Amino acid sequence: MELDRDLLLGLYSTMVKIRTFEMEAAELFASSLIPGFVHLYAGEEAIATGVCAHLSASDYIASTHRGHGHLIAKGGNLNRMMAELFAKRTGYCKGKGGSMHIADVSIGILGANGIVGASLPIATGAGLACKLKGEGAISVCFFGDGASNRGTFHESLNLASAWELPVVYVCENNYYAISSCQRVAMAIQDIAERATGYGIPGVSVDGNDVLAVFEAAGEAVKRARTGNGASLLVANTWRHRGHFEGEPELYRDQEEHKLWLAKDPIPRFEAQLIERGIATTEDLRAIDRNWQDEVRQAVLFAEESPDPAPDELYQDVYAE
Ligand SMILES: Cc1ncc(C[n+]2csc(CCOP(=O)(O)OP(=O)(O)O)c2C)c(N)n1
Ligand SMILES: [Mg+2]
Repeated sequence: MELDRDLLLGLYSTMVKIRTFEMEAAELFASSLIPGFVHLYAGEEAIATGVCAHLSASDYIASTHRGHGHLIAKGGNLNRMMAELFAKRTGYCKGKGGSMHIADVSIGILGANGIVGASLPIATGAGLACKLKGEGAISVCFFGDGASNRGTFHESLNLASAWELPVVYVCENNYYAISSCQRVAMAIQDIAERATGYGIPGVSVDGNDVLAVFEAAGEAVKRARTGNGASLLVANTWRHRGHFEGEPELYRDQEEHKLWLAKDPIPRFEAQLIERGIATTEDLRAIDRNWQDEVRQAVLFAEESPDPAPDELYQDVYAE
């Protein structure tokens, strides 16, 4: 894919769209306007953005508990997402799922997921379906460093390599699984080394550099689409917020936190766009304002939407 102006501005725009949604969600949660748990993706936007830029609606993604960014980058509707956070009837799950269960199968979003490591077998199964159908679609699996220690990671990579499935495994290594630091949870430093055990390519990239993610994801997606099987892409990053909103977050080193905040993927890419003459500051502020308006609209839509009716309590909850 050519790195033309539209594509570059599209990458910037998607990252800002995610950040704007997330910071609004943070405020809404702090004001007790949205119930339930929210795990925000702020700081990790370059990953979903750089990967999903290679996908179309017929490709699949399986997401995590920190899923808003994946859903937005894959084309999820902001109004329906926000309404779901507000537990409203117009939300993606009619208000019964909340942040961690948003799905839109019509555009290949197989769902956020509250079970750590569950995206791995789901995306692997979707990859098998893609291979059997033979229509050129692929499956992308997002998961965290913590999830890479679960059995589902190892079982999935093994099957995907044995069956040469068109799956791209994207590990978002933010160095923490709640309060457990990667340094104490595994003996290796580079999670991409795990690919060697399954005979598939594994690469690590700077997950706060959207172009680095875009390029590495492009290779992995091409490999999957051309029938050459699965690969592991590890994107090293940092979450700007606590594990979930409202968490006291006493376990991360404040100096390290500050160093990572200085590597924020959005201002970094903004500086590159301006330096290369791709966009002016005004162009970028216009994009920012657009998403502020859209997210505000989504909040209004959610606020004005009805609650689910009490007699609908058990509808759509169990398969019938
Ligand atoms: C099977 C399972 N075990 C434990 C939990 C509790 N839990 C929720 S998030 C999380 C940490 C996940 O860490 P990671 O995979 O690195 O993702 P991150 O939160 O850093 O994005 C844990 C242990 C869970 N939801 N599911
Ligand atoms: Mg993590």
